[in-house]
Amino acid sequence: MTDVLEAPAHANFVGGKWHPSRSGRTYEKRGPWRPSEVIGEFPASDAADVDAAVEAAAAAFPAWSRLSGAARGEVLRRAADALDRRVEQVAQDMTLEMGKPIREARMEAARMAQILRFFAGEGLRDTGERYEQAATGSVVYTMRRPLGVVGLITPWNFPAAIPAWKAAPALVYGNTVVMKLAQEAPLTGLHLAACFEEGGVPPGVFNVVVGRGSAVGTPLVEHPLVKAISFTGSVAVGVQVRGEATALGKRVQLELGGHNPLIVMADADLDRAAEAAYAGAFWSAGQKCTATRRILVEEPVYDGFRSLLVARMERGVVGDPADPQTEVGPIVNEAQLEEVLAGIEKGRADGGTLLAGGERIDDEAYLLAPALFEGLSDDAFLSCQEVFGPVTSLYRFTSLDEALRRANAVEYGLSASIFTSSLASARQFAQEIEAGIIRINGQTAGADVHVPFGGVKSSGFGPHEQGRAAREFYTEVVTVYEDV
Ligand code: UN1
Repeated sequence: MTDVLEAPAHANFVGGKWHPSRSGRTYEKRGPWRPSEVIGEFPASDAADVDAAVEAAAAAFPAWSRLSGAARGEVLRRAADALDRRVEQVAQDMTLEMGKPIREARMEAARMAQILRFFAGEGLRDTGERYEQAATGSVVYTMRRPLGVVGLITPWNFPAAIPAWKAAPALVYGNTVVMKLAQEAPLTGLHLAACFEEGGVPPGVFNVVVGRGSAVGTPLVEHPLVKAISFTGSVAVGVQVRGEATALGKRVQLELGGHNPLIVMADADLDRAAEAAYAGAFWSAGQKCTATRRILVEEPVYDGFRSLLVARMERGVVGDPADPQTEVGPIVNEAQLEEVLAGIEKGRADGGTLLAGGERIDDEAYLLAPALFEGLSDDAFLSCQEVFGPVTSLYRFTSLDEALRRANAVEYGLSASIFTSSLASARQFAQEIEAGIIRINGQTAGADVHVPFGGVKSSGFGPHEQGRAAREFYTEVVTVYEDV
């Protein structure tokens, strides 16, 4: 593999061309490790850019949707080949722009091509079901058709994987796309656009617009030619997007926050559980909607588990995200850092004991020592509200029934884990935990490309993403009665 040591254009990709914003406005993007340095200037787009992108996508739809799924899949496969060539550059740009440690950024960058290849294969699958008409025995069949122009609103915390896992199914099922990239992480998504361009995507089929939520997201949601919106981000914004989109009769899919529990039973492998708690709570500095926010430990092993986790935190490597040894890097920006520090203050004010971390440890970088609380009540702020950073809390319990009841007592339901050697406990957990992604003896974060991903309760809305589930959102089923 040859590394492409070249940044993508700092521009919108609209109608097959790279454009500055129509207004000519830009913003300065800085990274969280050395925020005094400007990484680059990117378009500060607005409704005019959205209009141009949606019009390009609408014009490209008829020809793209008439191609075979196989032909569309070929474009994805060629884009995946292009991504393979620049995977290291994507990882480095991700680390630079949003601070994900390079070891994780490399894994995520590699996932993009994998996602595109999985969905390239989907282009060859069944497109409906065949029946007989009841009265005559003639054929009646269902057919999945694309929706038209879809609007994809992507977050900064998985700036490679999420744009890929929204765009790939949207495109292979025959839709055309306008994607909004997060202000905090434009580079990674622009690489994806560059790779689609290299892969030969026809002009207008895939468009990317960079800018603020209010300036780009709102006009995208409201545009009359946009048929569906897929959004990943916070509950507050997601609920607003759903309100606006559904009022306009659009299809909407939301992937929102989580408050994910990890339950450690007395019969668990405690070393593995402590490792999973560390990774789940602190990798990516806890900036995952699947991060472990609560760790519930069965009474007999509570003290032992706490010692193991505190020791693991002492050994943890926190620092420069560009160093391959680093496990925990900085928080994405100053506002998020302030929010996380405020959450930690609330934890203290609610009577929690900070067992480790919780303070800023670099004058310039937005770097926080991972924080572990205990002694918080179940209704304390940190026990129920999502704080998007490296903060987690320990709780004691005495029976699995109690742990499940308490684990379920939040508005969220994204991911959840149990560590146990009992099949009965694992089965009960899988039956009763209120979460969309359930893990037995594994950490709460992570997502395979070929299986559904999504939450229940306030964590999600609409069909799940990824795997074959993705076609439920990106296609509509029609029924054709065929008489000769
Ligand atoms: C993962 O855990 O690998 O924004 C994926 C998020 C989720 C994706 C998590 N939508 O954190």
